[in-house]
Amino acid sequence: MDFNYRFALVRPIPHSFEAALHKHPPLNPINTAKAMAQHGLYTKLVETLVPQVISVAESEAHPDCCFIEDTAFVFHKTILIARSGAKTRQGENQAVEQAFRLLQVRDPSFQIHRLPEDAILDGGDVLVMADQIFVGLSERTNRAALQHLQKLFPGRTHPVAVQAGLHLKSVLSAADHQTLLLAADPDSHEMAAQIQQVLDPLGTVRLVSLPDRVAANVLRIRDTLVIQAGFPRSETLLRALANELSLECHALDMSELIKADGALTCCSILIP
Ligand code: CIR
Repeated sequence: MDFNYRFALVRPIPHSFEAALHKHPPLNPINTAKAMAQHGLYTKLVETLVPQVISVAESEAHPDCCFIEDTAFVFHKTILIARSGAKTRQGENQAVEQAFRLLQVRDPSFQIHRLPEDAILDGGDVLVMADQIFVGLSERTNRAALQHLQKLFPGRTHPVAVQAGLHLKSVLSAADHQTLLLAADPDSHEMAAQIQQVLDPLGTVRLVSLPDRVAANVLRIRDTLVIQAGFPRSETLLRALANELSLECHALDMSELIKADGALTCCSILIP
């Protein structure tokens, strides 16, 4: 994959966002109006990078619905509709599947799959790097989901034990096919090592470790690297990396989404 996408799905923040799930209660409560404004700027930026951005209507019954990445995994022409490991998030995938069905009418080469009944999967647990698929085994993603992905994508699907963060991509993301960003703690390093072990025979993977855990999740679209604003030490490192890789760098303030364990990749589904 070359980071060029034809479509993106996004989902606005519902008024119920204050009730979104979080691993640890935030120090200050979520400001939903501010979250909506931050998400609006995120969407505007994605619209400058992806020709067709489709907005799936928000669902007040699902406070976490803006974290649309978790509802599906897309690899080339294959779309796998996910089933969240969080009970309150199950059902978010229905409107997303509908959006994919409409997309399939426009481009019949898309194939849509569903998971077996015993599988749970959050899209935030799936990282693609160098055309290999890494599946985080976490509270939200189980072995049945991994096995299904291994059947759909044989020979390129690998498990990673999630030891830190909510999802695999909460602490790791790919700036390009050789550069893996990760949080600078031993658990994240252990997770990155599992990825490196798979990819190393294909070329040397560079690990870039960042002092702020949340900054390790970046969004790469075309020649742009979208990073978290508000983490100056990580931002300096990421801007230097972007410069070295000849990428444009945009920093977005997502403070209110971070309070609900949201990151940058989780607010869109990118579709080649
Ligand atoms: C949750 O706990 O499911 C949401 N509050 C956060 C989901 C973030 N998703 C992601 O990073 N892929």
